[in-house]
This record gives sequence, C-alpha cells and structure tokens, in this order.
Amino acid sequence: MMTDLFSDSATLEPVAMPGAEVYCLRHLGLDRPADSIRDELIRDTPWRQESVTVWGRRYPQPRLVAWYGDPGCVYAYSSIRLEPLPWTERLLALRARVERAAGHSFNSVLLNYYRDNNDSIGLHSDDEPELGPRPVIASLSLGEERTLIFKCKTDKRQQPIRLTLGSGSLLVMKGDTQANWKHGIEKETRPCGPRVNLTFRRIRAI
Ligand SMILES: O=C(O)CCC(=O)C(=O)O
Ligand SMILES: [Mn+2]
Repeated sequence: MMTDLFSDSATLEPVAMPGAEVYCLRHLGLDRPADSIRDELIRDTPWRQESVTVWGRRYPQPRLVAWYGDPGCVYAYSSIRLEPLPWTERLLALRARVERAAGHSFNSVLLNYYRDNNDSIGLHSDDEPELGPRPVIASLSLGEERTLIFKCKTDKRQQPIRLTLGSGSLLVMKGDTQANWKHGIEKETRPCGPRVNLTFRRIRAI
C-alpha cells in the first residue's frame, strides 16, 4: 500500500500542562522523508554560530542558527540581532504545511541546528516584545529525536515535563505558555545524530 506522505498521523493532541497551551502532532505529513529534508537544510543553509553575553563574558551558543522571514522581520534576543534571510522555496513549502496543521500564519522562522549530543538550547521563554503577548509558535523537528524539557516559572510545585520530539513531529505553543513556563533542549550523554528544528513565529513591528 502506498503511504500518503501528506497525511498526518493524528490531529494536534493537547499536552496536559496547567497555565499553558501546548499541542503535539507526532507525524506531520511532508512531501519527502523528514531526514532527507534535514540533510538538505543542513547542506543549503548559511548557518551562523552566534555568541551571547552573560555577565560581561561572551559565549558561543552550543548550536547553529539561521533566521528567515518577510522583509523587516528583525529578531532580537539576548545580545543578538538577526536580519531576516529571504524565504527559500523549501522553507515556504514547510511554512505552508505547518500553517495548515497549526491553523495560524507565520512571517518568520528560526532554524536551529543541533550537530550532536553536545548541542543544546538553555531554558528560556520566547517572550521577546516583537513576538507580542501570548505568541503562537509552531516548532517542527527533523532528524535525531531529542528531549524538550518544560519547567514552570510561576508554580514551583509543578514537576518538569519532558517531551520527546521525533523526526517529523510538530509542537505548537500558544496562550500563556511563554508567560508561565520555560523550555529548552538538554545535552545528551548518548551519541546523537544531527537534528534541525524550525520554530515558526509571527514577528510584529514594535
Ligand atoms: O529545538 C527545539 O525544539 C526548541 C527550539 C527553541 O525553543 C527556540 O528556538 O526558541
Ligand atoms: Mn524557544
């Protein structure tokens, strides 16, 4: 039987998290296997390793990034300011697919490239002013399965929540998620292959 690459495994499933709206789709149907799209993005993206300043010292981020979006969609976080690269055909196709599944439109995307188990993103909330209040963020994972950890900021009695994000999965965060919770991808002790994550966002002029 032919597999319909465009069909999703299920609809977005809510993740039980107080004070948050998080949904997961285990398999977003794509026109090609997720791992081959990952390899294409690794090959074709002008990756950058940004540095962040913490207490006056500069540290290279433990991952590579690229920022794409409509003209004027400047993204500033920590001490970093990213001017958008113009959309590619591949990213426009992925955006259309993600918008259909998430029921929301996006004007920009941050690509994160985790080269191996030592790459990570520290706990943070996506709460920069240019994202506006209660932002909708849709996050597509391609490649190695990694664990996303959520920690509640506003109620310390809440236990951390760990979600495994497999290749081709889509995670949607909306509502008060960023106000009440932090999230991050931890380093792993086991060897890991490469993973590319795309977080689609809507930037507003401020
Ligand atoms: O790689 C991921 O799944 C998370 C990325 C993320 O949180 C971000 O780019 O803000
Ligand atoms: Mn984030």
